[in-house]
Amino acid sequence: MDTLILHQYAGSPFSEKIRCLLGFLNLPSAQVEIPVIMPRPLLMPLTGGYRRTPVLQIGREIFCDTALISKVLASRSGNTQLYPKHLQAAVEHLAFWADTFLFKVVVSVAFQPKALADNPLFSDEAAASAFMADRAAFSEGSAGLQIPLEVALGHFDIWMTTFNRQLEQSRYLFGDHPTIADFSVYHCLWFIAERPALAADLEAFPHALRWLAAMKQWGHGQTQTMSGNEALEVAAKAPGLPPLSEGQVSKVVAIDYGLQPVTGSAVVVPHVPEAFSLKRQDTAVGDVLVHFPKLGFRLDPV
Ligand SMILES: N[C@@H](CCC(=O)N[C@@H](CS)C(=O)NCC(=O)O)C(=O)O
Repeated sequence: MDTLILHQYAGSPFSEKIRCLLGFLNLPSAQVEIPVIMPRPLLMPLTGGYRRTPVLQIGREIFCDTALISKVLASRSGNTQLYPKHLQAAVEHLAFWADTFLFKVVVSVAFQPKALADNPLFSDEAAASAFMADRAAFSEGSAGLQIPLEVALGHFDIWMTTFNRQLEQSRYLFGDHPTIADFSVYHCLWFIAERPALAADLEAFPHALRWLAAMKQWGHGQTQTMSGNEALEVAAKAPGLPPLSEGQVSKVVAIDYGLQPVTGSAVVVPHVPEAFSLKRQDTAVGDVLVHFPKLGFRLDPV
């Protein structure tokens, strides 16, 4: 079976969501450590400009956004408990809320002044200003991830209180087995728990902490390190794409932040029926398919 190649970086919460999911599903993967800031010259030939982290590569196909990546992994492993049919709306919408609103709140909480000193991204002034400039460019044209700290702290406290109460009654958020909602909430709390200056603030929520530890124990599955060049080579050497009827040249872009578009021919791909899929060519690797979830993205003819 084709290798799962995760393009990610260690400090990225959304990458941690997928690393943890790989561990839970016991799926082996190769992991490419991408730079935390642009440029990413060994990744852009594959994504065609999409720059959010992480992306999953399988041969010459790229899956963007962890909502889609999670479904691809669940289907590859045959797991049916991550997306329980009788709880579909509750589970998937809680996951979407955590990946959007809760994530914005934790970004504000994680980057509060008292937590900056131990953040490796801010180890020196040059690194800090390069990071800030990169994320300003990333957020151009959108409201970005800005939530005032005082608002974020108030919301975080209320949500932690409700998670803590629910997790006092229940092993995972929806019962005895983790669903995709657990992974979406997990990576947000992981981002806070990782900051030594903030870890003590979580002590008021012991049931949530017990759950966080249970999620962490899934590990990351069997992983091998792969370089960006090796990943490009995997794409270039992968079998060609099956014949696909090509539609209009179109552009896909996120609806919230990270508005760097990807352009290609819109195609319907039978094995990823719920996605916006674009076929594009790259001089280094040839034909590439780039897939996005429909929720959270828009597709417009160019
Ligand atoms: N909805 C996206 C969000 C991904 C996201 O915001 N990732 C952050 C890192 S955790 C990012 O892209 N930051 C900018 C960057 O890495 O260039 C997903 O689920 O994949």
